Amino acid sequence: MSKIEEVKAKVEAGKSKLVPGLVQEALDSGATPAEILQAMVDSMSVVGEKFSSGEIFVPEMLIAAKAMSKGVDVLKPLMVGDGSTSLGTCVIGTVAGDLHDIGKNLVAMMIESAGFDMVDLGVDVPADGFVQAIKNNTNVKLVACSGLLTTTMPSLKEAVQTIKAACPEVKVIVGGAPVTPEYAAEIGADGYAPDAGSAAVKAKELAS
Ligand code: B1M
Repeated sequence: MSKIEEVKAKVEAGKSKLVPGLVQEALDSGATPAEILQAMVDSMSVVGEKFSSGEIFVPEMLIAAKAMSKGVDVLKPLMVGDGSTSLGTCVIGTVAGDLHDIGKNLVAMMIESAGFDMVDLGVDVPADGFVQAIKNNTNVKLVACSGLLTTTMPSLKEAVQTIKAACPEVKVIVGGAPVTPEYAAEIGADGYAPDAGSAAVKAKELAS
């Protein structure tokens, strides 16, 4: 089994203590951070499928998520830029009612590495929490809202519409597995991205 396959297997199994060391071994064996990250994202898809089929339950999903986060911690310094230039501040959060943060954290990492200062509000962020953060920070150019549940899509809509009503000059980008470009346009978002890499590209485009 290659080191990347080992990382994938241990994330799926939720082995938080083993994953950081294996990620480092994968890097040492020549794998790129992007390849290792993709393997861990693939693991989470497998975990999701096992949850859907009733093979595993919420606690197993949670420990797999923790294992992935530990692996991402090892990769983060290799993927984030030096912060020497700033395109402005980006406020990011997962919308109200939604506790999923791995995708949001990856999007934050990539937007930060594209040259933004990052204010991360975490998960379960109410619509007016985004507005407060815009007001409490300087030079906010962009708000990034993540939503992973079909049941929290209304929260995404409320967040976008509350932000645009209070701060029309600030651009809003949305994403997350159930979000489509059509839905993003329908709720008035300025941008949509399907993954963390394209979120960074879209963020630069919107802020320029
Ligand atoms: Co939950 N969960 N979960 N979960 N979970 C999903 C999302 C689910 C698809 C699993 C399934 O049924 N197959 C399903 C949602 C179904 C639906 O809504 N249609 C689900 C469910 C049902 C639930 C609960 C309701 C389960 C329950 O309690 N019965 C519950 C809800 C809790 C809540 O939020 N209120 C729940 C809880 C949890 C845990 C807490 C246990 C845990 C999250 C822990 C954490 O995040 N710290 C968890 C996990 C781990 C998952 C899965 C397995 C993995 C999610 C993940 O991290 N993926 C997930 C199944 C799956 O995704 N296949 C599932 C990896 C991550 C890198 O991908 O987050 O999609 P993702 O992010 C991508 C893109 O979406 C995009 O870029 C990212 C990377 O490139 N993206 C953006 C994300 N945000 C973006 C923002 C952007 C742009 C792009 O611009 C701003």
